[in-house]
Amino acid sequence: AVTILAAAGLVAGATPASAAVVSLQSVVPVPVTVQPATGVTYTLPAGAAIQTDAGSAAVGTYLAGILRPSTGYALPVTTVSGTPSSGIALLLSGADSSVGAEGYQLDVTASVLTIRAQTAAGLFYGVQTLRQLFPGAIEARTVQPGPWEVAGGRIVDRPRYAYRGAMLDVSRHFFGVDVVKRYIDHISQYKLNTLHLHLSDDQGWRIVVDAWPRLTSVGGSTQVGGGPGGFYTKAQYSDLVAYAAARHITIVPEIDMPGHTNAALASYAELNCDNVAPPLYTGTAVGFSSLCVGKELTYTFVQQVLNELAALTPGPYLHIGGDEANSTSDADYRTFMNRIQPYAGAAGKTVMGWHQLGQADHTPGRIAQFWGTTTSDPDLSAAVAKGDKVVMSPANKAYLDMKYTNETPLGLSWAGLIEVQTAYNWDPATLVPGVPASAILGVEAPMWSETLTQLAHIEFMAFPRMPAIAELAWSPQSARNWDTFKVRLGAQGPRWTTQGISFYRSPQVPWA
Ligand code: TNX
Repeated sequence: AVTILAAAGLVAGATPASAAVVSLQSVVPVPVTVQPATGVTYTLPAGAAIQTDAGSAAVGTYLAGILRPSTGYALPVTTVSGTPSSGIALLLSGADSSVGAEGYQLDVTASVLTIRAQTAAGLFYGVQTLRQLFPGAIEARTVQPGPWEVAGGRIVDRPRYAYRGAMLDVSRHFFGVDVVKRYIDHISQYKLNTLHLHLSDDQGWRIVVDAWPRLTSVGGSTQVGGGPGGFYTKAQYSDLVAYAAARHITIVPEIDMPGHTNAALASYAELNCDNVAPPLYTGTAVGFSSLCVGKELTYTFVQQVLNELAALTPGPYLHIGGDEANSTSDADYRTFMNRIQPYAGAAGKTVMGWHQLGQADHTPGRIAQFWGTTTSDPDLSAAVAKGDKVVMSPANKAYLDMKYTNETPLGLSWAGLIEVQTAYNWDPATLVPGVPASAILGVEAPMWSETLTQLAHIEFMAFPRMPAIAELAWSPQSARNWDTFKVRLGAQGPRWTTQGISFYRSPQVPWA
């Protein structure tokens, strides 16, 4: 009984330090291989340095930024010399070759913590793993007592998929730069590498386009429910792109076309077939708007918008939407998409779109994002037959805006209720039998914002499902298991609390 109470920290004089050493087996997403070294523990000394080589200083500075506030240690970022024998080392040499472009090798001995990788991205993901191996108090932003112990052993890890994404709808409700940065921090903790921003919809246009200023001055002036809306200046947007890049996250900007365009049509009468601007829209219906496919000005508009967006986008993809074009005929949809897709290519970018884009011609490298709820879909099959790659975002599994249960105060339920186990228990490679595993580039968890108006709402819907989807995207299917996942997930709870995240305490999870 004493042991149990001690483990719960309830016995005076118990040694919480040893009880608090986090097992190497508790990481989310679960790593490819974990070899604990029984009886070995590393304790971070107050005088430790973070030793880096030529390409790893930025990751070292990032790690110092996480560890300094809670430890109170100076943790200088230094240049490594020789083989490090103490402190923390981040090295772009000597990693097991199996780690590939984004993997890492983490070694914990009694004297030194070493992360090795072939790229800075790999080191960054190793740092996210290391972060979870420290006691949860490491996440505090004020000095905590320690000691800062890490269990000994080796982890060798690499991602399953190259595309590991989250999406945020900043159109239905607008979220400012600070909220988006915090979401970037959240998703980077779970090794996601892509943030798709849904920048335009019927209710709002959220990115400045110099050639069409009314898109934001008019089209950005409201949101669902009639609030003031908002938009990003180009400088703000570039700041977001840089913040994401520093966390090895690529931003994929989306301009949704030809439907979901009421904000643009309301901003410029001449974009409408009848030259009459509709009113701004603050409801939540879909499928009622369309760009005017028969007008030349439409193509001037789209080309200028995509050119300006491409110039702001270091990443490879421009997402052109293409979903729910219910007010565009099938023939017009194909005409429109076949004409505008090459604009992305001409601007040096690859087309990404919702899977309805399978109706239009293939373009080199094109990605179809599957958001259906069925296990066969003609547009998705067409996309795959034409050579598209696929990102899986099945709405009944991966949508973070669906309610967890009927009692969830936020969110929608059109695709079903999504408890954590439902979000976790599917395999991207086999969900849609007609799509070969080789076509699947990755997984993305979209968050639509019809009902979400503030950061706390985003966090409540993302936690704990975003880490569940992240494990699908990162970990090998053979290593995934709900019964062990729910325990690892439950152990994350106190970290989220320390980070100020109020998450959904799913009854399916044994929260620590
Ligand atoms: C469907 S998913 C939409 C969005 C909505 C979402 C709400 C998709 C490509 N289109 O317009 O916001 O459902 O869950």
